[in-house]
Amino acid sequence: MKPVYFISDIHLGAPSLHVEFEAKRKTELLKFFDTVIENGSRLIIVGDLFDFWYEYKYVVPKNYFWLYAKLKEMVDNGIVIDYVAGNHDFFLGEFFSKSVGLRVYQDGFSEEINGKKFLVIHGDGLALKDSGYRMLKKILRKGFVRSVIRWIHPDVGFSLAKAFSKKSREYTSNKDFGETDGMMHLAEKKTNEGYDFVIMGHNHIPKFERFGKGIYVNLGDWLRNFTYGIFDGEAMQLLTWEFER
Ligand SMILES: [Mn+2]
Repeated sequence: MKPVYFISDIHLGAPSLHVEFEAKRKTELLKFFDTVIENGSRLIIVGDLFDFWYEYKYVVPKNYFWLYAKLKEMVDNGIVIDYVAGNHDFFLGEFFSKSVGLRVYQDGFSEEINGKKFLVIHGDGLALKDSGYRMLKKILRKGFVRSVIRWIHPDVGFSLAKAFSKKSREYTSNKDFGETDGMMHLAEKKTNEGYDFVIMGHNHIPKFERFGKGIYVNLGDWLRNFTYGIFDGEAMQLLTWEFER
């Protein structure tokens, strides 16, 4: 079979990034997508593709036109694209599934690929003693919150989101309140239950860990590590995308 590619935590539009770096990331991401078209059969995006995503009934952000076009090109070339929502881009509506042709999952998925059992989740909300976040997640994902936000004009809404994001986020720090441990914990549990591969993102720390017969892969990110996963039908590999930095 042709390889399946995995990528996560690209955080497009993160306001703390320099314009040049963002342009470079875009160029490299497009090259990566071309590689998938050339060599692969499937791309699995494991959350936080965008630093912030919100879509209205008739409106999507125009900054990412290049990305929509590229994803559509991939789909038209026969690439199956799965998109698992992360904690930054959980407001996914119908745009990617209906207009671009992606398979969108709000909470990840499990699937057998070429006889191997995969569990693919973003990995947020797995802190060992953090029920507050889980509660917040439940509330934010409720329909009424979405419909309230819909009444904010897009120009205002996106400016607010940017300002908020700039204040509250620090990508380089690993303040995770035991979340990384929680992720490892779950990965170990799931491999014990018989999963061959447990794939996550979220904490931006690339990891390739064997638990018994199973393997936990954390895909890292495309902010500092530029890592991605590849499944050739038998084995998983965690690789670094090479380019001049
Ligand atoms: Mn995340």
